[in-house]
Amino acid sequence: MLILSGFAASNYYNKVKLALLEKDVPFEEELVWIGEVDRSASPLGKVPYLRTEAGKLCESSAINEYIEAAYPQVPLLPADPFAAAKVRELTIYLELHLELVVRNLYPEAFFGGTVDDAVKERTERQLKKSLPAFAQLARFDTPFIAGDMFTMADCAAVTHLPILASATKIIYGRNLLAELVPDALPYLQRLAERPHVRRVNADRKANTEVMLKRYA
Ligand SMILES: N[C@@H](CCC(=O)N[C@@H](CS)C(=O)NCC(=O)O)C(=O)O
Repeated sequence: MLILSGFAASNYYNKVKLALLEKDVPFEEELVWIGEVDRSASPLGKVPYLRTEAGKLCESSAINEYIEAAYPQVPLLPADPFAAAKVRELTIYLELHLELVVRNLYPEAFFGGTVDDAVKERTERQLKKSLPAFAQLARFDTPFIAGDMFTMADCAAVTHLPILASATKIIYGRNLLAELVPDALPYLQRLAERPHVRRVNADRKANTEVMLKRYA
């Protein structure tokens, strides 16, 4: 049995959990907070990580690629190589150019810390470039972000984009996602109706309350 380690408030954890649920792969969840991470599985102390019969694996995209290859019955990548590459392209954009950028705001937006004004300004400048670039690549004229099938890119989009929207609302008083990628909102609303997305979001809310009390 696969064991997914981490905590449900984490967007990266949820990206993998959603892939497992959508693919109908049996797994167990192990609650591991930052600071409790098994460094033999995740040397940088990050979550998520996955225990498999073959060994331990960290990095959410590598985990989702493993799950996809090992459990191909319900695919989260198109069979066509170019279409599959477009899914990976979107996932990389979401993580490298959006999530990793907006993450600079999290200490003040969510954890009671402060972020320097210079960091806020740099982050806003980067997001104002990255969000329109992402909008250019994303498909909002199709049911899912990369076309007609639910893919790994949707797993990343539904877990990362709402946090970006919240963080920018809190820090700048403006929802930069709504302003610069308005088509993302109906997409996210639609995806939030999927039963597995509902479950991931419900677990996230419950775990976030526990986390905030824990670190208060
Ligand atoms: N690139 C990693 C990022 C994972 C990540 O940053 N996870 C956060 C929780 S959302 C974490 O573990 N942060 C603790 C830290 O960086 O020390 C992945 O895709 O799995």
